[in-house]
Amino acid sequence: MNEQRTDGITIALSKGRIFEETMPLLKAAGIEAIDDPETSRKLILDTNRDDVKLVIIRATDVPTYVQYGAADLGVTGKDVLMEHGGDGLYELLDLNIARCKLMTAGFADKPLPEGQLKVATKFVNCTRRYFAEQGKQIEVIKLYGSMELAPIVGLADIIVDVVQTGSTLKANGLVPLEHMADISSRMIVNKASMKMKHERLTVLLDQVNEAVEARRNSE
Ligand code: PRT
Ligand code: MG
Repeated sequence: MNEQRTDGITIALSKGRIFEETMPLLKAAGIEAIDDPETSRKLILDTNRDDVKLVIIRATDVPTYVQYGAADLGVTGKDVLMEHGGDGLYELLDLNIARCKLMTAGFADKPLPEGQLKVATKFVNCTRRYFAEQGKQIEVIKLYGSMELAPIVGLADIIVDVVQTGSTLKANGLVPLEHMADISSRMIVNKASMKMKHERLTVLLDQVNEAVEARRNSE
């Protein structure tokens, strides 16, 4: 185990909207990135604090890094967490950022087939659970992106995806149908780290939480 892993705090997060919205909250805990992930090719970013590093990875990989302790903390969407499951990690804070909704979507004017529904999504587990709870038989078609295309080309009847403004659906002739869950990003922590680095992680989480509350109150 290297020194950084034992002594420091490693935070896993994805670039793009999660990085942009998380950094102002980390600033309240005295943590500022030295490099910009949009321009740097580095996967490990230094911060102004010697004991804190950021690892920049795909959004869907964040729970895995935290689960196995490759990162102590992570920031990830509730959609990703629901899909991954909670093994090896605690979900500690709702950061109230990168908000969106997990929805089903399809054509506004086309009746759904009587028999088994074909649902295209990257959220395979969430989708199976949701329809099982409703007692509906479905066939899940796993995709890795551009779900909106599936109903247009006849690959699926509906899709399950996260929706923010809805303009991507609209641009592809689709409408949101059923609301499955409200989504925001969460701070997650490795269970062993929480024991071994309890003091420092608690201080950091408290500071971030204060920043979240301050923002919530000013909304
Ligand atoms: O993009 P990549 O394939 O690398 O991974 P990712 O899509 O999982 O990562 P990223 O960074 O795009 O999203 C990270 C997290 O942001 C997600 O896990 C969600 O929790 C959250 N989030 C919030 C969103 C959106 N809003 C969102 N709008 N994630 C994706 N979108 C997509 C949406 O599906 C649509 O395709 O953005 C597009 C624009 O959305 P509309 O509804 O505004 O048109
Ligand atoms: Mg994306």
